[in-house]
Amino acid sequence: MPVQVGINFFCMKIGIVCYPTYGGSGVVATELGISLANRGHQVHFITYRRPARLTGFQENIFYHEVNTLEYPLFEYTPFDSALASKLVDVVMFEKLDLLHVHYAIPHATVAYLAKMILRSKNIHVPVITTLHGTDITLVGNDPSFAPAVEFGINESEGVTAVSKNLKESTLNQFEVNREIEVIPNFIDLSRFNRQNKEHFRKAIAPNEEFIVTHTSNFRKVKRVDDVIRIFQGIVKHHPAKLLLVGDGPERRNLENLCRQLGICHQVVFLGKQDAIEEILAVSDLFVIPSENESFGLAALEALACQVPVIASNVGGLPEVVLDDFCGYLRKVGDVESMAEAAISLLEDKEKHQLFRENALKQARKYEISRVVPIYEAYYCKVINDFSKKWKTKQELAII
Ligand code: GMT
Repeated sequence: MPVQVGINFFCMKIGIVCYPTYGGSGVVATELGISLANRGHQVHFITYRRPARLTGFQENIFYHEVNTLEYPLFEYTPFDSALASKLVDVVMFEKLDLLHVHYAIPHATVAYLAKMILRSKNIHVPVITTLHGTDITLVGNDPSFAPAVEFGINESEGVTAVSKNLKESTLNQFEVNREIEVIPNFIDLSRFNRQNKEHFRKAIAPNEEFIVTHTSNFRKVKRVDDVIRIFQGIVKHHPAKLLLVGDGPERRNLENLCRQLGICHQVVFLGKQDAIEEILAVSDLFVIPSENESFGLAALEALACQVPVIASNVGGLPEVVLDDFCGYLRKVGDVESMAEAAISLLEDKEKHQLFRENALKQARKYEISRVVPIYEAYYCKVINDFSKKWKTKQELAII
């Protein structure tokens, strides 16, 4: 059981399951775990690889790697069983109070399996599932996953979504019989802020060109080709450079598009980068024209570094980027209108400066120190409700 340290504060033992890659859900899960550990909780990451942002020794943080067994019979290594077995092991021996799984597929259903195995040993642990976006919208609603996703959500003791829009999409697409709590993604402003990187700016844009930036995993849903076409619209009017950060399946097509449009010398493919804040520090504009985006963590990172954002008016983006305040929202695929909005903002120095200031105001709403206590309070509530439920069940069994 959690140890009570104050009136409302419990020191909890929390298991976090996530994708350890550079994707938004893995970043959010890792930063959440680190912050919880800094607040005195014991955090156990259970993943198939050390999360990208989990480096060096940190007090209160433990890492358990999920290993799978190669066997000639397995065309697909059964990762789900390996993860479930690892969860059982860690919950039992580390005496975890809670499992928090990020991204429903396959984590929510695997957590349920682990919970049932543990129950057979008279060990009870509650599960919280955080929905991040494509686990509901793009992948989760595919018939090959949908029944498992719906089951995993309904069998979790707590469910959170990273935006109001994602909560609505979940309720529209699945038969959900439990309350979904909206807890937005967050940003650490001590890391993401407008630093002075003039030397870097001069190296990229020696002739005072505007710097436009985009970061993503270069999947189709991100519409990075739109980023390039928007940029093409901008360079017709003003000298500019486009920084493309990240990598992914569309990279080759994007390079070809730059060649076709004859703008290769103005576009820099920077690949995957750790210090995104340094790139944002020299950026004048951030572009995120996604087909769908449950939240848009990349947009929040840009706002925190005082970079106005041109975004598509979809999913959770309007919750993060306020239109005509810290950026502009336009219809998905309306490349011309996005380019016009970008040009008008870059040309109007006063407005650009105002949007920079507004961007920081908006980012402050998502400061990590505001959001992590919301998770903490939610954990306490879920653990309390769960232990009450099991206490009642045990008392009834005695009667
Ligand atoms: O965008 C992706 O393809 C990655 C995906 C993930 O699971 O890492 O991102 C989703 O989760 C992020 C963190 O909550 C959100 O900021 C992204 O908006 C969301 N992506 C989509 O909805 C497409």
